Amino acid sequence: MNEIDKSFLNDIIKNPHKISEIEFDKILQILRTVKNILDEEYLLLKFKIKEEIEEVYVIGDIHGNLNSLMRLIDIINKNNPKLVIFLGDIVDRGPKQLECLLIVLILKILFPLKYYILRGNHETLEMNEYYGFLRDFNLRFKNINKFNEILNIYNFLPICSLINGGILCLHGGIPKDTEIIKKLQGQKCKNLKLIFNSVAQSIYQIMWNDPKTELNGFSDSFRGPGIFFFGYDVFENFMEVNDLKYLIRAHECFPEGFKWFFNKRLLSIFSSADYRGFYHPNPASYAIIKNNEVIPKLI
Ligand SMILES: [Mn+2]
Repeated sequence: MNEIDKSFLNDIIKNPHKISEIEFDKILQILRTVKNILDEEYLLLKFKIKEEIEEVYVIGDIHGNLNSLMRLIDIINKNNPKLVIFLGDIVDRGPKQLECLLIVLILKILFPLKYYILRGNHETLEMNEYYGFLRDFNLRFKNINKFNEILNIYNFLPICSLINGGILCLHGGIPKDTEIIKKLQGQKCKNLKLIFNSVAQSIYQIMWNDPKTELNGFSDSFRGPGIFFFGYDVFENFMEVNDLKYLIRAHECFPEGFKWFFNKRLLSIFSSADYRGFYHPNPASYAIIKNNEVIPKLI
């Protein structure tokens, strides 16, 4: 495949409404270029950033909210952090799902060492079937096989990211298996199938679990089988075993925009404003990592 035209990509970022007109061939070229980059990434991304100088921006669920995404990109362009990590759930529910997905993927192509995308529970066929992205996609492209190219991206996304050894970023929550970080360590995304049986349940829990105050241990979640709430005690244990200071996750929308749990060691962010509509407003939030501390922000 030919080298992708960067000026075309820059034009799309500046004019995301043009995505409604681009041909599938162009989309395919974007997807395959991203796939080549993801092939070399790790399921557990590890970064070292310089204290006091460099910042990481962590972005939560977008869910097709192009307005929120473009505002975040403005903030990122203005402040120029070293790294930007999306915690997944780019598609489903909102009005501009393909636009949001392609913009995030284009940023990955243009700045592959700055933008990273983790897998959320909506980066799956099952959720896209139920919550709208597959239907929207089929209405436009009229060929269900083309969706396999999207799934091919989901299946190669990293699962979690570790900053300076002490701040873990993921979509949902900690899994029951405290050894999962060690198991994912050094494993390339393209090799997930080789270790799949030993990590599948934990990866599922990382994408789906939720924290719950005043809970001990794990309890079954209303979200479905194999998904759990986790309490402070098991959270502390997971953090201690893995020598972690903070956990940043997304996956839940709060009216106040973000929420601290567990003595301010777990920050929950969500980056789609007014997610449940006009009558249940919420500001979009994101997190800044600087000096090995975590700072929540509203936009
Ligand atoms: Mn989610």
